[in-house]
Amino acid sequence: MPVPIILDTDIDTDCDDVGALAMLHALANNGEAEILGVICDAPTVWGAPCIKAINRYYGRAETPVGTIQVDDYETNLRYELYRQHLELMGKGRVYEPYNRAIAQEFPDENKTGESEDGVALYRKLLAEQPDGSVVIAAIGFLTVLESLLDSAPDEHSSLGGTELVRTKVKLLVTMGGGSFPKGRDSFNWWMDKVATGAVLNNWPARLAVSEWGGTILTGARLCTETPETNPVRRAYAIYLFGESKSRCSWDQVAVFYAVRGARDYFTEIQGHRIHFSPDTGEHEWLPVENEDGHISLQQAASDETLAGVIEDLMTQPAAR
Ligand SMILES: [Ca+2]
Repeated sequence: MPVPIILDTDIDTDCDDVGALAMLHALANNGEAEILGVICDAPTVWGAPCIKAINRYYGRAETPVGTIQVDDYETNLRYELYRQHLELMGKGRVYEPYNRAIAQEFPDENKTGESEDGVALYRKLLAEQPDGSVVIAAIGFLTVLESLLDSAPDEHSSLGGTELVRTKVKLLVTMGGGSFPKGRDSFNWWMDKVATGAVLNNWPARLAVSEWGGTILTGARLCTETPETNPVRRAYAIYLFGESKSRCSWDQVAVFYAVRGARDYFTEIQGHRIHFSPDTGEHEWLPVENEDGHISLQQAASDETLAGVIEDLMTQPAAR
């Protein structure tokens, strides 16, 4: 049975999100995954159109796409670190956001409409699925998931957000620097520590943390094995300032595990729960005696093995 999955991505400041979305489409083409929807969790107007361009390339224009709604992003102190990060990216080099370029170079000729509110889409997608079935791969910030937990009953479900997640979600895989037995992330969890604390400390279902991918390099084969019409190839070329270059695969690893599970690629440390401090951004894995634990993922296969299987999927032909 294909794994019913929702991808929650920042698809903004690094191209591994694009690689992960490409890989997920290939897994869907192989019958291993069913893409229920994609959520953009970074406050950029170009995230959703970029996602849609890639979905169209893979023949899935109908896949629902939702996006974060934060009205006070420009002024809210909570997002100060992310604003600073974007500012730094713009210094010292001519930074062109790949998501904007993909949206503009691969326009939606059929004008399939605005993307939906991310929380509303989460609620709709979860309500439609069987209990205990949905896997969420969160490869960006946890901001939308925090809002989902806080969400009120609506026309899709009479359950509040936490109960809806408890009922419908099988597993959340979050990509973050969640080193075992303790440590501190530097990006995904760090950029919105309030949301990270709310989600990691209160998630009412199974949860796994993946921090691997920094030494697993993929992407160079996109330019030799896929056509110029591939927006994924184009995004890598823009981000890496040229073709035939590779990039770390943090997000692909999280999605790969979310769909395929551990197999021989990973081992899972169980019997602990992660506790995250929104004040310091530091986390610690503490032992628990019941089954209510979180999974700390450990890489078991070599970098080369994982890069090979991931890049095979990233470069798999788009046609079904
Ligand atoms: Ca990401």
